[in-house]
Amino acid sequence: MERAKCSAETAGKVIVCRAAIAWTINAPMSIEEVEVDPPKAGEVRIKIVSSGICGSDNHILQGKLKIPLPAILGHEGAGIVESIGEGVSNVKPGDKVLTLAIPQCRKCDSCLHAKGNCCLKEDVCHPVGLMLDGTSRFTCRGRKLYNLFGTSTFTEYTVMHEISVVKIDAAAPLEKVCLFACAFPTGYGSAVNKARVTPGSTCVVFGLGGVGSSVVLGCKTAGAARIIGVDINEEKLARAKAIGVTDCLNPRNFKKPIQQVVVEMTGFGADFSFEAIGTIDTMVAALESCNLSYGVCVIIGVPPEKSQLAFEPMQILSGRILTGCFLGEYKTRDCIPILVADYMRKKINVDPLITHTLPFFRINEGFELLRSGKSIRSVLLF
Ligand code: PAD
Ligand code: ZN
Ligand code: ZN
Repeated sequence: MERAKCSAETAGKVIVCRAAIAWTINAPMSIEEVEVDPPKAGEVRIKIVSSGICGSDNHILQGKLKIPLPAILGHEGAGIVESIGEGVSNVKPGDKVLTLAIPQCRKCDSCLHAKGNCCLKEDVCHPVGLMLDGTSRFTCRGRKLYNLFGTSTFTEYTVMHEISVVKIDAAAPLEKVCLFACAFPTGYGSAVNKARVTPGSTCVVFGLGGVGSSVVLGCKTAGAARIIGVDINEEKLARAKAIGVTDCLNPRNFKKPIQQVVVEMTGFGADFSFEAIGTIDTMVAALESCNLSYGVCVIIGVPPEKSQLAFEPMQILSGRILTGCFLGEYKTRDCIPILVADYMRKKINVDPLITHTLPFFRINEGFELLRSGKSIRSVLLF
């Protein structure tokens, strides 16, 4: 089932297949026939098998995060290499791979730094939607389509740079491990890499979607004694308890600001706070929820375009650390296959985060599930 067409049949040729196209914001995507060009030098064409629906895709459709349109969205993908361009050496046709929004070129300033993970080959803050040579591999009805973060997974076939593709265990179930392309490492790494959550500590997680739930899993693995989950959706709170949240807070049930509630219930504020929603108010609330002296606040949520984060400088002069990260600060190609191997060895379990699986053509329904708060992660199957 998970086998790409024999690459000899299609390699070097344009593939005509179905993709979900975002023509404009605030409208459903339409599934149409697209032409997918063969990969150029350093590029890989992938048959997508599964793709998660991430809050970042939703931000784009709602106009919160601007990218050039029309585009094929989606970045949390798993698939099989169909063919490779000249000079590609890290993957070959038939390999199972994940699609990474943050590449790892292993040559740029960020990649060469011991901790840097924002590879300069893909500007996720200001996406241009084109391959590194400034062209596109997708067309529909004669129009060029843009990609998303060099990935584009809401399509039966995509073309990516080799540096954004990582080979994973051949036995990995592709319908599940797509979460390792975004949600899971993003949240888990925020806790274990960026914040370095300590045993016995108290953590507070704002937003319990796919990313926030992965933060919870990271806090639990790191030995946190208390994990406070904050969400406005009651269904999320009930599910969060099953994965390790010890205390649930719905800000709508309180008259006072939620940060005040957290400070009071913890004595002096949480040791670690995480924002996995993407609004300025909740970023400030997360900052003010952690201890004023030694608290660490990690911002993960993607803010609205051109917004500014304002807070009293005293909030950090006292010693608090405010930080953030993309994809859990993992050097993606080095680390993500190891996380998948841990999943295969049952050291990590992402299955409870997948609340819905839908055939690809029901993609718009998947977005409705995310917006209504009914899903943690929906996975589309191709
Ligand atoms: P999601 O929509 O599944 O989860 C967001 C959660 O926040 C939902 O459970 C909502 O009910 C809840 N929520 C919304 N508003 C509030 C509020 N005012 N107070 C409390 N809870 C609220 O999205 P997700 O988990 O896929 O993504 C979360 C954020 O992380 C989003 O901003 C996305 O763009 C960002 C993200 N960042 C990275 C990264 O590398 N930094 C990667 C992937 C996603
Ligand atoms: Zn994502
Ligand atoms: Zn790089």
